Order: sequence, then structure tokens, then C-alpha cells
Amino acid sequence: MNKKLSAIQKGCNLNDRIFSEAVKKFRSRSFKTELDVSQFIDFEFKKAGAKNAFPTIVASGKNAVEWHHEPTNRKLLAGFCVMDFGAKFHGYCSDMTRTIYLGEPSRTERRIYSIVKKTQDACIRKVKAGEGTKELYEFSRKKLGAYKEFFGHGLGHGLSKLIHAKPRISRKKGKLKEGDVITIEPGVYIPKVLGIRIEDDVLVTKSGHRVLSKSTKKLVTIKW
Ligand SMILES: [Mn+2]
Repeated sequence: MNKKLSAIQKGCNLNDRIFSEAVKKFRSRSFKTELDVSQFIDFEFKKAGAKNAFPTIVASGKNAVEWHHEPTNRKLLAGFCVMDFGAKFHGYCSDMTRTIYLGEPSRTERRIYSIVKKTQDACIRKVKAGEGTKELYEFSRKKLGAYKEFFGHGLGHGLSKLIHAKPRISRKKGKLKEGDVITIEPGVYIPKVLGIRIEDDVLVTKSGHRVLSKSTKKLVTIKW
């Protein structure tokens, strides 16, 4: 394994471990505010000898509508809670997002979550060397159906020493190539209502891909 790939894989493994520990802490009601969660994540990075690839995002309730919400001292609210974080080892960035639910989601909320998840899975399945980035981006919008109007950012980006490296998976034309590590991160953001994003790191191979982040994408719900 090359240096970049092994460093990003190490970051992904740490992100996975931190996510599952964070879920346990949600369940034991150890977190009261967004900052409690982000400080926990950042401290785990530090303990493991990693740096932050970017400032950790924890966005609860309506705050999840902001893609780059800065965690606040506000109490965690019932509803979706987006956690977007990434460990950096040897200068290489990883980047993962999971959205959990505090309380009991409605049928509509479950349905929207499932559309984002299915879109993300379908996009990952298409990742391989030679795939067009614009085509992949447009495919994600098609999969989101009516919710595409609530998806306002790119589908993903390359990961390297930069958090937002090439290739960008957006309206711009381009092609995935073997050895690229990219994110696939569709989201739905309905102003004043909810925000959902699911993001994995994916290695582009000649014949397909390998997903480097392994955390569950089944909707985790927490008694709240
Ligand atoms: Mn990202």
C-alpha cells in the first residue's frame, strides 16, 4: 500500500472507532451540546496522535441545514444530527460524515434518510477508473429525485494533503483515475427543517473501488 493510501486508511479506521464510541456516549446521555460532541472527537484525534483534517462539524436539528456548521454551546435538539470529521495522519486527510437521529424519526424523515443512503450507495457502486465526475454528479441528482433541489453542494472531492483536492465531483467535467481517493457525500438540506449527509472515503481502482470508511449507514436512532 502506498503512503497516501495507508495514511488515509489509518484515518478512516480512527474515524470509524470514534463514531461508534460517540454513539455509545449519545446513548448514555453523556453529550448535552454540539460542542460536547466535537470536543470528544477532537480529543480522540489527539489521543491517537492524529490532527484534524478540518474543523469538526456537529450540527443538530435545524443547524444541520448548514453544510459547515460550527458546533455551538446550544443543547442538542431532537432530530437529525450531522457529524462530519476526519483524522489526518502523516499530513493526509480523511473525511467522514454520519447523520444519526435523536428521538424517534417520522416516516417522512426515515424516507428522506433512506433516499440519501440509497443515492450514496448507488454512486459508490459506479466509482471506477475512467468514470466521468460530471456524469457521477448528475447521476446523484437523478437518484435524489425531487430532493435534488435541496442538494446544493458537490457530490465529493479528492483527498490528499488537501482536504478538498482534485478531482471535484461536480458539474465540472473530469475523470476518476486509478489511485484517486475521493469522498462520496450526497446530502439533503431543507431550510428550517432538516439536514442529512452521508459521506464515505473511496479508493478508485482500475476495475472499481474500495470503500475505506466502514461505519454503519443504517439510521442510528437514540432515545432522547
Ligand atoms: Mn467532504
